[in-house]
Amino acid sequence: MKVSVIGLGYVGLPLACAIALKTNHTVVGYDKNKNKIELIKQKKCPIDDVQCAKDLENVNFEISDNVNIIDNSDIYIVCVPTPVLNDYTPDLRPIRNATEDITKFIKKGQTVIIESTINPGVCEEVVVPIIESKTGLRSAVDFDVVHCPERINPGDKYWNVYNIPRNLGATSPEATKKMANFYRSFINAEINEMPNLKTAEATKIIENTFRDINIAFVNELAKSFDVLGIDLMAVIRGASNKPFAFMPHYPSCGVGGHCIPIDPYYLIERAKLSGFDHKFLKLAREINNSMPEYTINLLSEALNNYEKPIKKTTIGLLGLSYKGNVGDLRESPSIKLKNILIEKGADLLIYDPFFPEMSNVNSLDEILNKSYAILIATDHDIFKNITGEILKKNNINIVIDGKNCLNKIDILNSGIYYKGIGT
Ligand code: SAJ
Repeated sequence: MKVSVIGLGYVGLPLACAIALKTNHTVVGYDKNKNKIELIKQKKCPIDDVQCAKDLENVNFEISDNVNIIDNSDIYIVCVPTPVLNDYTPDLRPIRNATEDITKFIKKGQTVIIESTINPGVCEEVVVPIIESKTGLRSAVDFDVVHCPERINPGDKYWNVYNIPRNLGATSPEATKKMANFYRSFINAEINEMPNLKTAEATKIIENTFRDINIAFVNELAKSFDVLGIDLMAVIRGASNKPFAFMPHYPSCGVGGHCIPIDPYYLIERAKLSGFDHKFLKLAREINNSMPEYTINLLSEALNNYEKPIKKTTIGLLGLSYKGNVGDLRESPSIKLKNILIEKGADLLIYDPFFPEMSNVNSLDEILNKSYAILIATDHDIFKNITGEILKKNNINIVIDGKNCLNKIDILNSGIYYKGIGT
């Protein structure tokens, strides 16, 4: 078969490589980003994915920024972003655009697979109507739509496109079976055939919403235990040795990334259209969105002990990325922290080794040497080696550890003010 992958990002590129390497199907890749196409043609992997970088060396499939390359495919796989707008409502433009592209080429007997994370209803209420209205073809009769939600974990050294189990739903049982077998031809993990599209769409959404509410749970505990004088990290360590029915999550200066803080809104907004108000999910989002501000308040309280305002004090912001050891700014709490500190008139120094162009110092040593207080906003490994001794040598007075990733006791024993989130 001819398989077209639309969107060659952290989901589409590994997928295209896997199909090209593991099957005899003809694979083509389309992405509207010319630079990305050029990079991939030079075998330079534009994403942080060890397996994909390796695969890229060994594959040869056609890619282009010209959409005509997807013409006459048996299977079209959509791997485009599904962000939210400023008011947190779903931004389905990339999905709509990809579907419009497909309508120019789709013929009877062909299949559209959506891998992007979407809320229950998008396939039947957005994708199918666009194709039917533009082509006159009928879904489940002339063409099928399948949803197989992506599960790539950016930066993960073990889990990759080949070994992560997948769930799949479709417009017809025949398509479910056929496409599940297609995925089984290159994935060495369970491919779970689901009853319909909505169950498949709901599955991915609740996986990430589950994570968001559990992080909100410990973030609220952090605020409560800060006033109760209880070390939440010690409590979580204690609860974690329960051999069953407990799953640790950790408080922090905020929840970033393109999945966890976004996916809940897809469900919240769609349920609202049908008259259900997800109070709990919305509260969890409010709590997680409040953590950057809470973190700055901790810094203000710390500075008060030294009778210093944030204004005109040299504050070192360590980390811009939303997640340790990757370079990704999407929904990053660090950006919110940076904006609040600028608004409050801090003499702000910024360092993230993954974003030299956005840093205003050239090294970790430099930011430590020049700062009065530091705020850890990303748990990059390079920051975890900051000891009390290093801080003392650099005359750092205050450490606010937004990712609870430093050694609290060691820093306190060096006579330096340390405050983490809930610890
Ligand atoms: N975070 C916390 N406390 C936690 C865990 C995370 O504050 O206990 C923060 C992180 O600092 C980050 C954000 O939440 O800012 C998201 O962290 P994440 O570890 O969930 O990282 P993501 O966004 O890369 O999430 C991906 C997701 N994978 C897919 O959607 C396929 C998610 O489902 C995975 O659970 C997650 O990776 C993972 O486990 O690493």
